[in-house]
Amino acid sequence: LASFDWADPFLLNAQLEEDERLIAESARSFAQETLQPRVTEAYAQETSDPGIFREMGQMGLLGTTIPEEYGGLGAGYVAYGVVAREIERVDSGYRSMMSVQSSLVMYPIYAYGTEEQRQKYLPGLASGELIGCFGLTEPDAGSDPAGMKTRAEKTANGYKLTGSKMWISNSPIADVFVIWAKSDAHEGKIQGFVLEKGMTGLSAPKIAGKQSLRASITGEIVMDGVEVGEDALLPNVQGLKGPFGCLNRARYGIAWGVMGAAEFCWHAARQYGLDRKQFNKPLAQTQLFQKKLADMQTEITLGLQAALRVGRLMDDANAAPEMISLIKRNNCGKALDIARMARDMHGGNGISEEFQVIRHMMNLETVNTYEGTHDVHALILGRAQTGLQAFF
Ligand code: TGC
Ligand code: FAD
Repeated sequence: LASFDWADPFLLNAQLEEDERLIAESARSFAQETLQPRVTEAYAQETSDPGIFREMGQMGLLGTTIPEEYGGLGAGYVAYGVVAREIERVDSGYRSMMSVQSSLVMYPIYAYGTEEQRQKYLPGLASGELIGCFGLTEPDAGSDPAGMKTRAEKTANGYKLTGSKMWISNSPIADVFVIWAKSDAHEGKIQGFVLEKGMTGLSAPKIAGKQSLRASITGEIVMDGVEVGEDALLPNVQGLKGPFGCLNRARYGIAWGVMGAAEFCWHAARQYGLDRKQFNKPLAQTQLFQKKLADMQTEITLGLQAALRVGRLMDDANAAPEMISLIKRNNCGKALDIARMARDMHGGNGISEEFQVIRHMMNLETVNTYEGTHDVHALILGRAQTGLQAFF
């Protein structure tokens, strides 16, 4: 009879290629040795150490899928997924820093930029010397990014950008800003632009007081007539499919990442139940506790297997955006349920920073919302199976 590994029920590890396993192992050691010791303090103080980008860069964890000639790792999407899982096992905010840099900044420069733009930005972003951010959301355009107000007006030498972006990961510490704006010179269509820190009229104030994702800095981006040259335009894409092409990759990574956070909560709840006795027996010896552990194990096993399946399809260039909506939505929702359950299973200790489950729970509220809310992904899947759009 085959043996059963409670922590890896479907033998996911054995389904990885050798290089993917090695990348996962090195990401895990990095996350546990370098990120885990400082996360509680960073979360409590609401601080994001920019040095983490350089540390991730040294480990090859930025731009996993970007070719080596631009400083990336040249690996596939399954490798990217296992990195996200290991980093988010520590904190969703740290995974956010990594995925914005890799999927939302390096990817568009690589896929939609000129050779000069690739050479100029990608090596620095891969090493973490440069920090990037991605500005799509605005105060009045979140789930409906087509409603954005940011404009790029044509000037004699390039463009003038005016508008504001809201809820932008990394923006207060960013050197490179990928901005999506409606461009007069392109019939009002959405175009991407690369802005740089220090440009006149560009600022990125921090949004303080977040009760979630506190180890990842978030800010606004204010553009008060920022003048850029023609060389700031990402010329090779037009329309919403530009930002969505990036979001497909980041959403996919999130589907793996949240399973890492959920695994942390599951393992913590199991250990707590084995250690803690009430009514003269371990909590883990009660039926209710075991049912909860079984539910956690089941959802995580299915969620990881689904992420691996979509990752393989991405590596074959055969993944539809709806597949990504399905796993982003379901894995985020299940991870949030699991974190809440783990919080409850820890009793009073569950609300303490020491046990960490409440930090994951709070973080997952954000992850369930950004990159398309749980309900927006339901509407994407509803449209795909009925042919009827229910957004408006
Ligand atoms: P719709 O009519 O559906 O599409 C407009 C155009 O876009 C194309 N498109 C896609 N292309 C590639 N991949 C996808 N997933 C695509 N989805 C749509 C589509 O083919 C069409 O192209 P064309 O050439 O025909 O014009 O657009 P809609 O306006 O009806 O949009 C509806 C909806 C809800 C699907 C969409 O707007 C949506 O997904 N909203 C959610 C917004 C969102 O995800 N924002 C994320 C902001 S970034 C972020 O949160 C980063 S957090 C990162 C971190 O810290 O980790
Ligand atoms: P809204 O769109 O106003 O939605 C509010 C509620 O209404 C949600 O429950 C939603 O599901 C629901 N809703 C919306 N439309 C419909 C509909 N048609 N039918 C039914 N229900 C609907 N954005 C970036 O561009 N870059 C970033 O780096 C970035 N980082 C972020 C970091 C953090 C910490 C957070 C919190 C957000 C970040 N975002 C970023 C923004 C994020 O993508 C948006 O918050 C998200 O897309 C939702 O938009 P919204 O907040 O405007 O909510």
